[in-house]
Amino acid sequence: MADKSFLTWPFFTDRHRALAEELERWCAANLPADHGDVDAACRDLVQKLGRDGWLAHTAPAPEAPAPLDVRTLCLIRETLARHDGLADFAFAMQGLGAGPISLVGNAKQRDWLKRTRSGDAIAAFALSEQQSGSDVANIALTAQRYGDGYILDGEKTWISNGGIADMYVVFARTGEGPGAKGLSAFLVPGKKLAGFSVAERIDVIAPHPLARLKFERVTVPAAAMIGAPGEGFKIAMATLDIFRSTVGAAALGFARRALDEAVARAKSRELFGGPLADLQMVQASIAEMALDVDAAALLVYRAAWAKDGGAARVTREAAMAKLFATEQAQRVIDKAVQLHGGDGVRHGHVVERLYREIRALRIYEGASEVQKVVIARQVLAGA
Ligand code: COS
Repeated sequence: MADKSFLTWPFFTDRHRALAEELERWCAANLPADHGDVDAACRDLVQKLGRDGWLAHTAPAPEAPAPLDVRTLCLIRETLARHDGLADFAFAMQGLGAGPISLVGNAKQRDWLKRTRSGDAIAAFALSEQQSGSDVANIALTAQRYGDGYILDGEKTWISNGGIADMYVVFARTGEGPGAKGLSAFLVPGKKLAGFSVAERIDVIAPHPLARLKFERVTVPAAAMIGAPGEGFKIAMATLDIFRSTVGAAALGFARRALDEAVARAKSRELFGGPLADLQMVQASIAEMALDVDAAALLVYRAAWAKDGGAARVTREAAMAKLFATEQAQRVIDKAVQLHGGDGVRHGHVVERLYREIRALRIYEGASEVQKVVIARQVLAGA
C-alpha cells in the first residue's frame, strides 16, 4: 500500500485529500487497462476518465473560466501513474492539449473544453518539430495569412495522441518578429481536414499513440488563432509552466509504485537464511528510494502549491520539480529492478514496465538539460 502520509502536508486541503481517496477507489476498480491496442486503450481510458468526472479537472468549465488547480492535476497524475502509466498519459494529454485554450482561448474556442472535459474529444499539443524539440524558438512550420485565414505548411513530430486526436493546438511561425517573437498558436480540428495527414506512427519503448504529422497547405480560419499573433512562444511556455510539475507528479507515481514493489519483495524473498529486508545493503537501497520519493514529492507539490497560490510564473519551481522527480524516479526504479534480480527484467513484470515507462519523462516537455538551463537562467536573473 503506497505511503499516503504526504497528504497531511500543508500544501493540501481536505478537498484534495478526499479526491485522492476517491481516485484510489476508482483506480482499484478500473485499472490497469488492457494495453493490447494502445489507440483503443487510450480512447477507452479517455471515455472512462471523462464519464467519471476526472477529466473535468484538466480544463476549466467553458462558461466559468478559472485557473487550473495544479495540486489536483498532480495528485491525479501521481495516483494514475502508480496504477497504470497509460491512464496517466490519457489524462495528462487532455490537459496539455487543451492547455493553451484553458489559458487564453476565447469563448468560442473554450467551447471545445466541454468535449475534452467529458472525454468526447481527444486533445493534442503540437509543438515539437525535427529541429525544434528543445529549441522552441526555431519552429519552422509556417502559417501564412491568406484572405480571411491562414495556410499551414510543415511538419510536427513526437506528437502524443497524434493520429487519434480530435483537436490539435499547433504552434506555427507567423513572422511578427524573429525567433520566439514570431510564433502563434492555432486550434486545428484533427478530422476531415484537407492537407493534414499522419506521416508516420512512432513506436517507443513504452507504447502510446505518438506520430509525425504533415501539414500541406492546410487552411484554417483566422478565428483559429489562440491568443494574439506573435504570442505563441509565451503561450507554449506558460502552458508548460503548469504541466511540467505534473510530469514530475507522474514520475513520482512511478517511483512510489517501484518503492512499494521493492518493499514487498524485500519482505517476502528469502536470501542467506532470512528475508532480503534483513540485509543492510538492501536497507540502504530502500532508504535511498524513500528519501528520493519524499524529496521529489516536496518539490512537485511546492511548485503546484505556488501556482495555485496565485504566482504569475513558477518557471523555476516547475523546472526543478520536473528535473528532480524524473531523474530520481529513474534511480528509484532502477534500484527496484535490481532488488528483483532476474524477475526485474522479465517482460510483463511491474518493475520492468516502470523501467520502460519512466525513461521518456526525462526527455519530453523539456529534457533534463533544458530544465537546468531554465533553472540557471532564473537564478542568475534574480541574483
Ligand atoms: N512564461 C511566460 N513567458 C515566458 C516563459 C514562461 N515560462 N519563458 C519565457 N518566456 C518569455 C520570455 O520572458 C521572453 O519574453 P520577452 O522577449 O518579452 O522578454 C520570451 O518568452 C522568450 O524567452 P527566452 O529568451 O527565454 O527564449 P529561448 O528561446 O531562449 O528559450 C528554452 C529557451 C530552452 C528555455 C525554451 O525553448 C524551452 O523551454 N525549451 C523546451 C521546450 C520543451 O519543453 N519542449 C518539449 C516539447 S513539448 S512536449
